[in-house]
Amino acid sequence: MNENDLILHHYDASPFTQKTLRMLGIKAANWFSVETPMIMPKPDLVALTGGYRGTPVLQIGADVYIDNQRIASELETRIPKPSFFKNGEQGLQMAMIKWSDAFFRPGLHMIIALQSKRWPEEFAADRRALFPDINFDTIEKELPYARSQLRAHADLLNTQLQDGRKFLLGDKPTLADIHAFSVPWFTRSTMLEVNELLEDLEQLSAWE
Ligand SMILES: N[C@@H](CCC(=O)N[C@@H](CS)C(=O)NCC(=O)O)C(=O)O
Repeated sequence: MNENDLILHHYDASPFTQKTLRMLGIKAANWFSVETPMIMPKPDLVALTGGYRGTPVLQIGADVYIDNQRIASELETRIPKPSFFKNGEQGLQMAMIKWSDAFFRPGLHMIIALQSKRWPEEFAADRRALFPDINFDTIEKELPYARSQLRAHADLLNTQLQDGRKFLLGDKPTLADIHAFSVPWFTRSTMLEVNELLEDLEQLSAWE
């Protein structure tokens, strides 16, 4: 190994890890993989990051990059071509990170409402501690709202793709696609009912 090698600390079930995997794909980067546990304790990772427990984390030599936003800008600097950004639309694409967090939220609420009672005890306890703002015992009541929010966000993507374009901003994938796709990826792969919920959004599934 050398000091410029990319080392990704991650677990792949995470939709946020999936974003970085797609970034590495667009850049056709070579990288090394370190698989981390999905729940605490994570002594090696926490020692590396100085306390951050999440996934993904990108390490390059002695530098550690946390959060997809930071990882994207580092990859763009180190591997400029092909660029993540369509000319002149960098601000908008970075702003989409916050939108994708809003898209993620109803997916998270749905999976907790539909599945958390069947999760292994240790995993459920870890996630309860991670999301103190979500009441796991009453979230089921929010299910209709969460479904409608997930569908509404997905419909925005379908609308953007209405003219038959291959990617959200044209012929080539950009960071906008990466931030948008992780939620359909995660919700479809974990909850069968999402396929039904999004069934008529044809442009969306073609793009995915
Ligand atoms: N803003 C961060 C969010 C990362 C994130 O929340 N990852 C989740 C996995 S989906 C996580 O770290 N969960 C806790 C854990 O893995 O210990 C990013 O974009 O990288």
